Amino acid sequence: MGSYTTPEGDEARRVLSSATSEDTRTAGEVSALEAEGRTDYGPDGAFYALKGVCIDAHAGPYKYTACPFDRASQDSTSLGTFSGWGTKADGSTDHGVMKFTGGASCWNGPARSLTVTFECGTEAAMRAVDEPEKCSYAARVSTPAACSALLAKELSLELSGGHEEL
Ligand code: MAN
Repeated sequence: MGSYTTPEGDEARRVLSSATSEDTRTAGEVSALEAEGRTDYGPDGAFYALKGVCIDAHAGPYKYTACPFDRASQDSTSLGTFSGWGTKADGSTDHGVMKFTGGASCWNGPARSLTVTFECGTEAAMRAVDEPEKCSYAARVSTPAACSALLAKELSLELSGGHEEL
């Protein structure tokens, strides 16, 4: 039996194939939107202002960049991708601390990671950056997002608890 195709069959295959790739694309968009909906932008969504923003600073020979909710780097070396907020001693979310993990692995060591500590300030700026442990970086970032009343309340509740320091 010879193999042949009809114009109708070819057209049906084209339609099916384009519908399938459209499905794949839509599924991708849906999961991106679902992830977006699950993202915790902090009290009152205050940190949404930092989405799509990158903050950098030079320290020593390096330029450090932190893009909240996205990624962090040291020059072209990855310091990881956004992996969530910090956790307070009582297990609750710490909206003062943002984690980036799973960066480029350190020679003979762990994957690089960055912990950003936010502080209230009039503009988004990286105030300090350090490598307290090899390939584990820490940055202080000021932002008006950290000045929200709700966040202040969260932090002052923490203060009234006693031993926490700002
Ligand atoms: C690079 C940088 C440093 C790091 C070393 C580890 O030089 O990422 O920050 O300490 O690699 O080998």
